[in-house]
Amino acid sequence: MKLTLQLYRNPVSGHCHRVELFLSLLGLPYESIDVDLANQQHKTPEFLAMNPLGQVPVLREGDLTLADSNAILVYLEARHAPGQWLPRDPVGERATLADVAHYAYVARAPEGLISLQPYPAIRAWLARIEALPGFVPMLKLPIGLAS
Ligand SMILES: N[C@@H](CCC(=O)N[C@@H](CS)C(=O)NCC(=O)O)C(=O)O
Repeated sequence: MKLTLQLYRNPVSGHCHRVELFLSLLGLPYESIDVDLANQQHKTPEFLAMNPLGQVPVLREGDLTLADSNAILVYLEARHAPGQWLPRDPVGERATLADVAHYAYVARAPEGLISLQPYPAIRAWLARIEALPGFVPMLKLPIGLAS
């Protein structure tokens, strides 16, 4: 079965993970297409036709081709879960797109040699995201503080 949503991604990209996380939180089935960044697949004419900046992620749905992870999050919210993840009131109890957008790079700070040990509130926030139904982790690399 050909899935309507297609995500061009790379497994070590936090920008891609934020889209994968949101798709999973929304329970939307999608086809995941790995883009080989090491071999410059993102600079081929075929890929540049989808995103002239030559970057992942790129989402396709029907006739729509959309680049930029945050633009994709906003599109998915408007199209598939309108009003649920972009509250007017900034003091809500439930997770928002801001949480989804920030998760990957905050969670991976130790890969950039930034320890989260001195920040219990940030670790508690990460744990709350990880407890959301549909949460999917990002690939962990044995680099930085984890090496
Ligand atoms: N503003 C873009 C940034 C995307 C981005 O920087 N993607 C990286 C991977 S994390 C990439 O494709 N880099 C390859 C390149 O720029 O040549 C977004 O939010 O999607």
